[in-house]
Amino acid sequence: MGSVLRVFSYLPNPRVWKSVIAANIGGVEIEIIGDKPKNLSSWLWDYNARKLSEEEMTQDSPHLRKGKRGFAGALYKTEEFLKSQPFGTVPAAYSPDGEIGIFESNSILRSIARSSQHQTLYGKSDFEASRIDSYLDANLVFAREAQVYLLEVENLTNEGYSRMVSAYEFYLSGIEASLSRNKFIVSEYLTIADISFVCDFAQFLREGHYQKIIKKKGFGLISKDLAQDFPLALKHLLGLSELEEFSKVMGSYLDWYKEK
Ligand SMILES: N[C@@H](CCC(=O)N[C@@H](CS)C(=O)NCC(=O)O)C(=O)O
Repeated sequence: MGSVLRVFSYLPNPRVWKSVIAANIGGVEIEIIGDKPKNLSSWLWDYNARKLSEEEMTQDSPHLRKGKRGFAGALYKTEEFLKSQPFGTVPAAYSPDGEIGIFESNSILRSIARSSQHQTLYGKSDFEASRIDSYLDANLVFAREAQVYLLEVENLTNEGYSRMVSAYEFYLSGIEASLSRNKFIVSEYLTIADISFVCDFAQFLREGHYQKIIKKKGFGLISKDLAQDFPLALKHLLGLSELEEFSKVMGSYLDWYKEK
């Protein structure tokens, strides 16, 4: 087993699953700390993250901050946390000695792959690693649009909806084209580009849970014709999610979609 990267987050979180799946495949040890999303407002966000007592959650707490993205109310983040995690987000990871903060789930994923002895998870050469990075960057652009779309679904606007449609078509058509050439996104073997795709795309499909709201706003599900439009991407998602390394982490997350 390699070194122990520590990750603090709300749980379950598909962004954390990326690293856990890679750690399982790559034989890297990873320590996950966290709680349900709604409980994270009563945690101290820190390298030594912990649940706070009622007495510690005061208005004059030096750690009190306002949530910036996805968390509406008060959060308790230490100065040290914000030094190592300048954007103040979770998942928040730390090098084994706690000295280096690593943020952005794709970068935490890269860190796991770099710590691993696995031959192909991060490609077979530096250039292939860079190609994997290219997919991870494209994936983050998609995932960021998806994050805004899902967080603001109750107040969906024409502009917000059409941004998500473009991001979906752009990203999925690139993935589809890649899968028409290789078995996996980058090559003939699984890399972290596949892991990142599965976790972020599975999360995007949660738009299906908001079908009624989306319809009420006068729109339709963006992924409605996924099977016809991007069959290889869908097959890749479902196929990988059934592999043990994925399914033991993702649990029943996609069951509702498969049962549709
Ligand atoms: N692109 C980032 C997204 C991380 C992110 O936006 N996290 C949000 C929760 S979904 C957060 O930690 N927000 C903290 C806050 O609201 O202050 C990743 O993949 O890690």
